[in-house]
Amino acid sequence: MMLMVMARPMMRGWYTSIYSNLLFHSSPAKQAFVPSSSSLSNRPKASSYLGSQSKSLIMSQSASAAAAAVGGGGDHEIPRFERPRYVAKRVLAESQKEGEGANVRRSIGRPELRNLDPFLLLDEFSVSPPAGFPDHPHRGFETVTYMLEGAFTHQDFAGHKGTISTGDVQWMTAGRGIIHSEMPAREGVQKGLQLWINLSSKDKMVEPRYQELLSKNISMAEKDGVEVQIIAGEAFGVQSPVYTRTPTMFLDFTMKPGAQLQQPIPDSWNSFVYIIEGEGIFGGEDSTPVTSHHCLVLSPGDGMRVWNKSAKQLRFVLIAGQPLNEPVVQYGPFVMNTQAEIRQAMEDYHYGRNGFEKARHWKSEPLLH
Ligand code: FJE
Ligand code: FE
Repeated sequence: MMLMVMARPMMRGWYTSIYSNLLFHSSPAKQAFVPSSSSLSNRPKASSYLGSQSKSLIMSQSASAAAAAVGGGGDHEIPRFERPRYVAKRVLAESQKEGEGANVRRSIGRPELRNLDPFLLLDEFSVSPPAGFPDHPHRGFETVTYMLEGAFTHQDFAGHKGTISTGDVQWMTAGRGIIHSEMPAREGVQKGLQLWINLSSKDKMVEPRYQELLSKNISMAEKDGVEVQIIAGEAFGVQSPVYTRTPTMFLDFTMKPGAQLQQPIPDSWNSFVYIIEGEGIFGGEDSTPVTSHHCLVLSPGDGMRVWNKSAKQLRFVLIAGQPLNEPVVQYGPFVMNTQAEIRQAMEDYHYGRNGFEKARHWKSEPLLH
C-alpha cells in the first residue's frame, strides 16, 4: 500500500517542493531530556511554608503577604521553590527557509531539539508577501500561532477564514485533518511564533477546532515590574480560558529592568523558554545572561526564577506541557503514533477520506498578490 501511494504523483506539492525541511522522523516514547548534573546541584531547600497550593499563587498579593507574614519579613517575599528549574540546554534558533520563501527561526524541532514531549516545533516566523505558507495539511496535533507584529490570514478547506493581528492567538486543533493556508495579510514584515503541540493517541482523530483569542481578550496580570499575557494556563493567580487538549501553559512575560520573577510550573511537565527581546538570567542568579532567539530547555522542578539585570526590557515566552509519553512518528505535517497511521494519513490525504473529504476541490483564495 505504501508503495502504491508513494508511486502516484501526489495531488499537492507540499512534500516535494515547499516543505522540505520537516520530513520524516520517528522516536519511541521516552523522557524528553535528562537534566544536566549541574542543574540538580545542592540548592537551598524550600521554606516549608510554601505548600503546593500557595505556590500557584506565589506572586499574587495575598500569597506574598502570607509568605511575608509566615517568613517574618520582607526578605521572605521572594519565595523559593522546592526544586527550582535550571537551564538544562540552550539552543540558538538560526534562520532558515520554510513554506514558500518564508523565514523561520526554528528551535523545538531542529535536529538537536527534537523530542520535548508534547512539543513538536517552535518557529519564530518573519514573513513578507508574497512569501507565506500556502495550502498544506495537518493531522494529529495542534498549532498555536501568536502574532508579535503585523497580521496573518488563515483560510481552510471548511470555509473558515480569519485574520489575526499583533497580540492575537489562533489555537487550532487539527485533529483528524485540516488543509489550510497561512499568509501575510499586509505588505511588509509580519512576525509571530508558531508552536506545534502533539495530541494524545485518543485525541489525534478528533474533529478539528479553532479557538481564536483576540489580544484585547487575553488575560493580563502585572506585578512589581513584570507583566504577563496569559495565553494558556495560569500566572499571578489569573487563568486563561483556552482549552488545551494536551495540558499546556503558554505565558508571555515582559520584565522591566531590575525586575525578578518566580513562576510555578507543574512538576512533571516539560518546559522551555524562548527569548523574544532583551537579555535575561534564567534559573540561577549567577547563570549567564541569555539574549533573543535562544531557546532554553528547563530541568525538572516546581518553578522557574528569572532576573532582568539589564538596562532594557526583557520579553520571553514560557511554555510547558504535560508529556504524553507515546511514540511519535512524523512525516511533515502528519504526526501519529505508528508508521501504519502515517501511511493511512497519506492515503486519506491523497484520496480525500477520513477528514480530508473537503480536500478534493478546495484551493485557497489569493490574498495580496
Ligand atoms: C508545515 C513546513 C512548514 N512553521 N510558522 C512543513 F513550514 C509548515 C508550516 C509552518 C508554519 C506556518 C506558520 Cl503561519 C508559521 C510555520 C511551519 O506551515 F506545516 C509543514 N508541514
Ligand atoms: Fe499550517
